[in-house]
Amino acid sequence: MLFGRKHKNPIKITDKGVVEWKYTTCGYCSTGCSIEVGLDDKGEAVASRGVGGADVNRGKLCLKGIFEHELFRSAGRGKQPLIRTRRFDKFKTTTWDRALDRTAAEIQRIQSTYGRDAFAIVSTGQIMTEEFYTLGKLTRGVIGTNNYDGNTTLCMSSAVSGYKRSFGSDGPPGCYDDFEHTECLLAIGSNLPEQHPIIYWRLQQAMEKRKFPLIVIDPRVTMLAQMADMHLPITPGTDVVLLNALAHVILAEGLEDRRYIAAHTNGAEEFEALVAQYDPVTASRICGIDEDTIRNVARLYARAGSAMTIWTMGINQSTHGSDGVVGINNLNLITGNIGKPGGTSLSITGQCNAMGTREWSSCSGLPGYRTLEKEKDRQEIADFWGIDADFFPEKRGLFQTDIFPAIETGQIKGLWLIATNPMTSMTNTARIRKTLEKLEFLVVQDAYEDVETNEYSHVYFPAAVWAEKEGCFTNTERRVNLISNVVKPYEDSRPDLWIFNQMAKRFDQGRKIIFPETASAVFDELRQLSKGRMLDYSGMSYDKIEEQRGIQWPCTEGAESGSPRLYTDGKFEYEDGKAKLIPLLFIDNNERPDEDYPFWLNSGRVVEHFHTRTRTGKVGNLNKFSPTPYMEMNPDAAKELAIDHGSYVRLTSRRGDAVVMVQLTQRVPPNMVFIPFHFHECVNRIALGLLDPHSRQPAFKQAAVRVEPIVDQESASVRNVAARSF
Ligand SMILES: Nc1nc2c(c(=O)[nH]1)N[C@H]1C(S)=C(S)[C@@H](COP(=O)(O)OP(=O)(O)OC[C@H]3O[C@@H](n4cnc5c(=O)[nH]c(N)nc54)[C@H](O)[C@@H]3O)O[C@H]1N2
Ligand SMILES: Nc1nc2c(c(=O)[nH]1)N[C@H]1C(S)=C(S)[C@@H](COP(=O)(O)OP(=O)(O)OC[C@H]3O[C@@H](n4cnc5c(=O)[nH]c(N)nc54)[C@H](O)[C@@H]3O)O[C@H]1N2
Ligand code: SF4
Ligand SMILES: [Mo]
Repeated sequence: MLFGRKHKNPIKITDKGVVEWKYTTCGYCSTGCSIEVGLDDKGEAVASRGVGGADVNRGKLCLKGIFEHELFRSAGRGKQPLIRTRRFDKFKTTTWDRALDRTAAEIQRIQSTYGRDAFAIVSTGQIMTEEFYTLGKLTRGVIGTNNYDGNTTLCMSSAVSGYKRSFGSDGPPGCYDDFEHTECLLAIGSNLPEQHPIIYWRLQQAMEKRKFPLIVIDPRVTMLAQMADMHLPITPGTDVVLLNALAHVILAEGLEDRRYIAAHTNGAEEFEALVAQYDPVTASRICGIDEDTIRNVARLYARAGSAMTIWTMGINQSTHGSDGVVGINNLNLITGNIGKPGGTSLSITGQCNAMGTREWSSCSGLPGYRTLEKEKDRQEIADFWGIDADFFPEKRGLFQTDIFPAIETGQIKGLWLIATNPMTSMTNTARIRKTLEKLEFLVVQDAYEDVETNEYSHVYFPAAVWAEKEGCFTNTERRVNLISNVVKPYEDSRPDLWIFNQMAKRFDQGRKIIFPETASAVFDELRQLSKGRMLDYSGMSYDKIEEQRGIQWPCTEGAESGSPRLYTDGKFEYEDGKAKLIPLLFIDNNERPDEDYPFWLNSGRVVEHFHTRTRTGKVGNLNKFSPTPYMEMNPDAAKELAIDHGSYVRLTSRRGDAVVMVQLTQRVPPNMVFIPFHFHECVNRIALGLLDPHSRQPAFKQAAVRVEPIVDQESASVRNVAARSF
């Protein structure tokens, strides 16, 4: 037998036969990478690559982006509208006209029988900005229900609420370029290498050029924590206490920026009085971080020429989510770190267009960061759309997390779900199932007909996905980027924009209002409505966006390009131009581990999968890397319970139980388990999701569970396979 190869076979990269590359923007996470999709001579999408000249990703893509062209023809895509008279009957295929007529008739029936708000609409962070705006026009201007919200309540609403409370408006003030300038970076509850791999790559590039401390606050030793100079394994749900204690040390040691506080903030006195109670010794007993570390971090942060904080779901998904965001803003205001290069409060957003919905969908108000509560805003939009301002409610309706309970109580009878899958993404699966079963009418509009929630619908609208359409997304750093239409919609699926426009035609008022047919005509409305406002789009056009590979708002008319930062002049959006320092009293209201349920249940994501896997679950390579639901458990804790690596266990909470495979790892402390939420009938069967009082966002990451080994491993594994099949 000969070792080595006589005739070497060099690795060949197969020629995919690309004849044309088309520009677009990634449709998964909020990083906002520019992608080119390669088409072969039959016009089929056969490859994806990063765009070299794009400032965000500079030619790079993460593994989700690399395989994104496989989406278009993946399993489970909706081909035709589906309809059935009774839930759980077999679906019949139907025409678009019939599906739309039936839905419009049901909306009208429910509204005339039970009142306008008895029909609810819940959308997403994953359609184009032009689609969001059109849906808002349809919902607020035509259908007229006030129970209209999006899955961003599961995701960004704490950040929105916190920004509004501190600065008088939503809008992340920083950008990725801040990594190039900062002298200290605090990352709270954010795992960039897995969840925003290309933002992480930008950070890494900055850290290679110039050394600055990276401090990670996360109860798990995440991949980001492994790269950090300091890791603070905080007790879940207690970030506000730590943030108060950091402010305490800064003020006690005179490290604050007095000039900035005096010139640009209100409320310093009450704030100082409150944080005086949060000395590091007292705080350490609650948040689990020792007093010396608290002092060191406070000093590092305050003494740095510029310091910034980034955060994601570890902060937002908490009963103190909004307060956590305010706490971060407080820290940056007292150290003068807002609006300066490397000094900022940057919420890392989640979905590809989490920002677009905040700006334009009218979910929480009216387009262009206008609110229902302001008469002037209502009048402006009513005039622009050509309707009577009295048609608008004078305050926002229910959040998504309050819409579901209102279905339970019978206040809401019909629901339209657009690009969201609550059967898997909301907590207490059993309760969500019962809730959906109570609806008189449910219509699901999704790119995939096998999405779990569709089991409970009466009508299904097959939507076109991502680059089967044209429009814009706004990323984490307020960069508006273009998705150009690369391939035709799959089978008889249709762009969401088309579906909304067709629906409008079925209502009297909808026939009076203009609903432009093309995305670019809708974009023109955004430019007009944003002129002179904080989120000014008036200097943008599709051509200019593509040319510059994305433009950051504000971009005023005639401006060469956009603006990397907000509040550079220290002028905030409150009437008097000052930001607010807000005292944050911490009241511990989480379900905590006890004798019966001794483990913290934490949940989140893995790099390979996106959310409920409707998309990534169909992409061969992604599934190969991450095929099964699993739970991270500390080896010491497992040993005490005689639980082996790779075995199945039963998890029980006060809500229910779930069976899952164990992965032993030191990433979690002995009193915690962590489960990615991507898999149906898994962590959200047992998670709790108490709501934040300001943002109504669920605390997905804090609950208590019991873990038990399962004797019959074989049947457990069968159950598990069933749980992950579509
Ligand atoms: N691969 C991939 N990327 C994604 C997504 C995806 O599904 N897959 N989804 C996108 C979306 S919509 C979002 S919102 C983002 C989410 O991005 P991330 O928020 O970075 O991701 P998560 O894993 O949900 O949570 C982050 C961390 O919060 C920590 N955490 C839990 N409790 C606490 C706490 O009390 N305090 C602190 N400080 N930390 C805590 C968890 O241990 C976890 O490591 O990712 C986006 N990117
Ligand atoms: N336990 C736990 N639960 C969580 C979280 C957690 O960390 N832990 N995270 C929460 C967070 S941050 C989020 S953002 C939510 C996400 O929760 P969901 O929004 O429910 O999850 P997705 O799987 O992203 O659902 C989006 C749907 O839109 C469809 N879709 C994609 N593109 C289009 C399109 O262009 N048009 C239409 N019509 N449909 C389209 C997809 O097929 C998919 O079914 O989950 C939340 N749930
Ligand atoms: S980092 Fe986010 S935007 Fe960039 S390729 Fe990956 S999933 Fe897409
Ligand atoms: Mo999210």
